[in-house]
Amino acid sequence: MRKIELNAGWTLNCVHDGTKVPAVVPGSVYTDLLREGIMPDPFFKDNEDAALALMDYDYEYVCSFPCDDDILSERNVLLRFEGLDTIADVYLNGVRLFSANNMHRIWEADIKAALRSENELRVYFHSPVRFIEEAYKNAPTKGSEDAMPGFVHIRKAHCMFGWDWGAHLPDAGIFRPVYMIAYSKARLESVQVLQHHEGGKVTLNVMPKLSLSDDPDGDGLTVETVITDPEGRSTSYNSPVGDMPQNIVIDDPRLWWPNGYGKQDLYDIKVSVRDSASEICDSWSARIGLRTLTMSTQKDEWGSEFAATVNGVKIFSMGADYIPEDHLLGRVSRDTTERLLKKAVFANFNCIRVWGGGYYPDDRFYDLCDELGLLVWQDFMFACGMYDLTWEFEENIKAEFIDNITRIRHHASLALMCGNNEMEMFTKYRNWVSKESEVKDYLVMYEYIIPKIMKEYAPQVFYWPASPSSGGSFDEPNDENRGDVHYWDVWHGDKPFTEYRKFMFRYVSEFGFQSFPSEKTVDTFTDDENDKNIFSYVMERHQRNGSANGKIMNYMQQTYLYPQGFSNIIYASQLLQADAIRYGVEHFRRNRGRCMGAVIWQLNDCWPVASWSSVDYCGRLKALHYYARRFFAPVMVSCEEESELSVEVPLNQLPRDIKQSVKFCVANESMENVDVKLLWEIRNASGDVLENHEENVHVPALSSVWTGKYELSRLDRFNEYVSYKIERDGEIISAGTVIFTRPKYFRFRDPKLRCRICGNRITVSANTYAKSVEILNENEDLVLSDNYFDLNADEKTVEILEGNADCIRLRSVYDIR
Ligand code: BMA
Repeated sequence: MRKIELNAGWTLNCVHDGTKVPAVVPGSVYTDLLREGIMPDPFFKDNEDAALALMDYDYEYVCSFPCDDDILSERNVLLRFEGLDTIADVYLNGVRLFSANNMHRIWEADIKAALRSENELRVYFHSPVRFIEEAYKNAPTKGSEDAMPGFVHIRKAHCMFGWDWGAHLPDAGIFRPVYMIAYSKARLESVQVLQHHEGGKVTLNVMPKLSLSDDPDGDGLTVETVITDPEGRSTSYNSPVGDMPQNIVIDDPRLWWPNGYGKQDLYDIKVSVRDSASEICDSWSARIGLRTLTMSTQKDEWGSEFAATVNGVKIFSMGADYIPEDHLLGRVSRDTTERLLKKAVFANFNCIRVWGGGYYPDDRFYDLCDELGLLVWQDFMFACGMYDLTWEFEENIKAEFIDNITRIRHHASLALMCGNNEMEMFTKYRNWVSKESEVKDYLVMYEYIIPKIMKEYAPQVFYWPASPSSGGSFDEPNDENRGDVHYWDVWHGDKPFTEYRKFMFRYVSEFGFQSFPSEKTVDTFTDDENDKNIFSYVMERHQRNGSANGKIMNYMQQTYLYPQGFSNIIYASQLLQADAIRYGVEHFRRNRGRCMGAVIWQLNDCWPVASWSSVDYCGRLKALHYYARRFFAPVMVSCEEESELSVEVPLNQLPRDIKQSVKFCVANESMENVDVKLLWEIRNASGDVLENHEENVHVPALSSVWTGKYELSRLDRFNEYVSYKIERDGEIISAGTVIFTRPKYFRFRDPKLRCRICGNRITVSANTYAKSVEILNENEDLVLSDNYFDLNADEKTVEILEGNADCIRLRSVYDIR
């Protein structure tokens, strides 16, 4: 088999005005138009509108390529597009090969008859905007109001039509590679590898799927599988094609573990088909990890759990939801994905959920997750919309499922595949349901068609019908006691952060809180000082969740003094977000066992916008990302305090004797028992120690251990606070502080923050208690070993991991005024 890339020499033709520009394939229309200066930066100010208008038009990609006699003489020649976005007609030498209507599919066509020695390939993309408008007129099927009406009618990333963090920028184009595939004997279409772990050995069942042309029985063909272990030692196994599956026993397997539980050992597997002369006809290569992996839904005293179980060990999933990385598809590369996923590991993630309103990521995404130990929760691409299950739609999505399941099923990191985002819940409550048949279609799609295909194509991958779900059949999808939940009362429901503590969820797959991106990121889409006001037209265009800049200010007034200046508002908004999520995660981890997952909405952004992300579009880390690094640390101490905030009444109704107490908890998400020393102090606002306590805590592996509760009724909540830390072998491994009133009422003193820079280290000192100390450089792009930490009139040294320490600026909660 020969595979020839057809990614060079493409031209993009703007059909409406005849403009022709060089096109990059794989890439996208927007990316080409931007590079060639035809479209201004669509993220700047409100340029989005003009960019959207460009998608009222059709675009055509054209390329010419020669074909030598060797290829022309092969019995089979195919054209393979790994990604066409979306409504496209494909022509070779004027002959229409096929029409595509699903960006999530791989498209192949037999070109044997149409192929010449000189060829012209044309891919004609129809306007996605006009397509959905037309479709919506014919069938007004509903979905999220944040997206353009009709978005459910096209198998294209939903969020390209707008979301509550996304712009209306439905890019288009050939976004994945194009190949010509030629063979005469056999083609290896796919390989399924199943694993059986027993008695300290792993048996692999290797099942190749072949297309044969010479001899339909495959007589004389053999399958050779070469397994290379993590040390680089290869072993090869040969069997006749008729004798499949190939069963390969691996003694002393090196198991694959998620980040934080062990190594990410991977084995290379190369499966080749050889003909009778021992020539290789075709081969398939992958990397696999030896592990068992499922989600446990075992019933228990509270309901039923939802826990990722790797090699028999139930782990607490810690991570965030991933959305497409860029509105401009052509800008996503191995590099951008690698940088982002390494940031996830920086924040101690062990998992990531690929949310269902985008598209199935490229192979490199899963390769990186395998290498980095990030368990992947993979949604099928359905989110917040109803779908009309016509015959045509059913055939289309079935092909999509098979393509994607086959493409990703062998990845070590693939923990589960999930039917859709939020549709079990919305269908049950008849949100967006316009006819009852949509309810039946829901069940057919997610509880019949997909599980049936999963059973055939990936029987070892766990399937979950929806997120959130309690297992399906509209049985209380968002039940606190079963399965996963999306919890949005904090933020969408305007509840205070303390609300998280009222629930004992089993696995929270979405909960979040918005903040503004860093000021340097705001600078990329604004150009005059009037824009830099959170209620300005431009800032509100870059806020897609209704009028949520006001919502941020509502939480702000509950928490901080009125922040003067744009920069302080950004800082305060990021602290609000970080603290909100910290409240949740610390509580969830304290209840390890009952709760087994905290997946934050959301990791990243696809353009510069106010959103729930912890890493902004430009890759700058928000305060939440550093908080996550601390609250997702394998061994983490947290404090459950009782304070004025626990009473939940307005200030003037507070009882005279407000209960004040602390109770500490050490969560150990590592595979070993740990012994730590807990040290905690009562201090005044100057940082002076008024009282100190010490306690040894033994924390068994994979558990959380509470200390006793200490009453602090005499603590002066406006002038005193509690600092705490745990030490292991004399080294501080986790620390924090807690105050007993709202930060706006606490009488912070000026900490007179200052720093020294020595090589790649920055030492920050404070004269008094300083909360959430921020270290920024000129370009606001530093990555430090820690940031937004508390100081107790002492100093802390952090390491510079990325960026230059020029023009360092420091501030703390004291400066929010
Ligand atoms: C969840 C997600 C997204 C949305 C987010 C924030 O429900 O599934 O649809 O962007 O909330 O509102």
